[in-house]
Parts: sequence; C-alpha cells; structure tokens
Amino acid sequence: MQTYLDLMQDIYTQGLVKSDRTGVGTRSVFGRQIRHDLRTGFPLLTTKKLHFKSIVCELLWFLSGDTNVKTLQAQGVNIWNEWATETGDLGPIYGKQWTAWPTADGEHLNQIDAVVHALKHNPESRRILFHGWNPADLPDEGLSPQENVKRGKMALPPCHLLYQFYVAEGHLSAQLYLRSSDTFLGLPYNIASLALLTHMLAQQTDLIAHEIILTTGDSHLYLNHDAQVQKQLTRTPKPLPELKILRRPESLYDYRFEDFAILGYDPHPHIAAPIAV
Ligand code: DHF
Ligand code: TMP
Repeated sequence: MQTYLDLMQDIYTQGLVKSDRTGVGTRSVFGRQIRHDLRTGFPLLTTKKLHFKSIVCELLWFLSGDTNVKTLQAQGVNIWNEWATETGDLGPIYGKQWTAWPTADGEHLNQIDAVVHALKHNPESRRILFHGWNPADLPDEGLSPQENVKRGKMALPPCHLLYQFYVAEGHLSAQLYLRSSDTFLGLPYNIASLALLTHMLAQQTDLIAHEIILTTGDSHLYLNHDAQVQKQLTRTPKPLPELKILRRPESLYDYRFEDFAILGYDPHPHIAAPIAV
C-alpha cells in the first residue's frame, strides 16, 4: 500500500518532535487519512511481514466481548501482554464497550448487534456506528495500565474508537477514527482489522465490501523506530493478497480463525521494533 508509505514518509520528514506519555518521544503530525478500495485486494502490508493470525484473533476476541489476554495467549497471540494484570485482565476495553456498554439503569447495550440490524433493515441510515470511548471507564493518565485495571478502569483508552458504516448501491464502506496512531506498529494492524471487519459484515448482510477509510488524529512515529522506518521506506510494495472467507457462519459472532485464508501474501521480511508501553 503506497498510501501507507506516503503517510510514513510525511510523518518522518514533516513531523514535529513531541514528547509523549510513554517517555519515548515521537515525530508527529495531526489529522491524516488512508483510503483503500477493498475490491483491489486485502490491505495486509507487503513492505514488512505481518502476523495475520494476531489480527484475526484480536478482532474475534473483541467481538466475543472478552477483555482478558489469556484467551489470546492460548492462541499464540501476545500483542496485549504488556498492559494486562497478572490475572490477564485489561479492564473494560474494546470488547466490553462494543458488546456490553453499561447503561445508567444497570442494563447493557450491544452496539454490534445494532450495527448488523441497521445494515440489514435500515441501510440508508446515517447513524450506523459504534463507539468505544466511554468516558465513565477511562483510565487516569498518571497511573499505570495495571493500576487502572485494578480500579475498574480501562488499561488504555481506545485508540480506534469510532466506527461508521455506509451503504450505497449494495456496497458497504467503513470509516474508522483513530485518536492516536503508532504508525509503524499499530496502524498496519488497524488497517487490516478494519478491512476484515468490513468483509465479515458484508458477508453477513449480503453487501459488497467496498472502501475503508482510516482517519488518524495524532499520527506519530516513535523516535526509537527510526532505523526500522528508514528500512521500510526503501522497500517497494508488492501486489496485495486476497482474503477468502471459507464458510458463511451463522452470525458475526461465529467466525473462527480457520474461516479465513490469505492468498498470495508474499511480503518483504518482518521488521522487529520495540513497543512503547
Ligand atoms: N501501544 C503502542 N505504543 N503502540 C501500539 O501500536 C499499541 N497497540 C496495541 C496496544 N498498545 C499499543 C494493540 N495492538 C503489536 C501490534 C499491535 C498491537 C500491539 C502490539 C506488536 O507488537 N506487533 C509486532 C509483533 C507482533 C507479533 O507478536 O507477532 C509487529 O512487529 O507487528
Ligand atoms: P496513548 O494512549 O498515549 O495515545 O498511547 C497509545 C499508543 O498505542 C499510541 O502510540 C497509539 C498506539 N495504538 C495504535 O496505534 N493502535 C491501536 O490499535 C492501539 C490499541 C494503540
């Protein structure tokens, strides 16, 4: 995806140096957009190898409402380890807010159910969205993720927070707002995850998956990713792979990792980088 490399180049050359919560420091720009037409291929980065299984398992874990890393670890997925307590807990993060947003009267709202229902029965609606930013459950920025979880708060406030869907002429598009984007490590996951969710929703609602759009707020490159960024910028993107969904599950909640096949993925080698906690 050339647009991803263009964004990386933009931040690397134009970004202002800015200190941040983690103490690592970043180069940062504010307000950017990546658009990708899913009909031209699945947006799994080819300029470094990505662990597709982590991306699938994380999304299915969100949809199941689970917020404990033990489930991911049992599948060989270790991307959330650093933020969890010793019992594996991450507090009321994505899965909880997506599927069981607490209401004032002690009930819970499943925002995902509402999105599927609207796509099927009211696709022209301009209100088809779900949101992860629940102010009541936000962590205190002065405390560690684990201390926040022990107080019943989220380990991290959501980075990918507002998902909106759009249907026209039988085609489904999705736009995601990312308030904060770790362009080297997190963004490639966020792009592929949004694409996957859009394909799953399209299958469940008999629509054609069309465009994904990611709008990013604080779009940064950590200063300790410089060597990795330089290396990636020298690479030329290869043809995108194709996603095949091998069966049609009963509902959006019934997908398994084995239902997805990535065909023709021939990336440049993985580039390891430290993650800022
Ligand atoms: N914090 C920061 N600073 N950046 C993030 O991108 C981030 N992402 C989170 C939680 N906190 C975060 C959740 N998503 C990796 C990728 C996505 C992710 C967390 C971690 C990651 O480490 N990726 C490595 C190795 C992946 C693997 O284990 O296979 C990569 O090279 O892509
Ligand atoms: P922040 O809460 O101080 O913004 O730190 C969160 C960091 O994690 C920031 O670098 C953005 C990054 N991030 C992503 O880029 N994508 C994600 O999906 C997640 C969970 C985090």
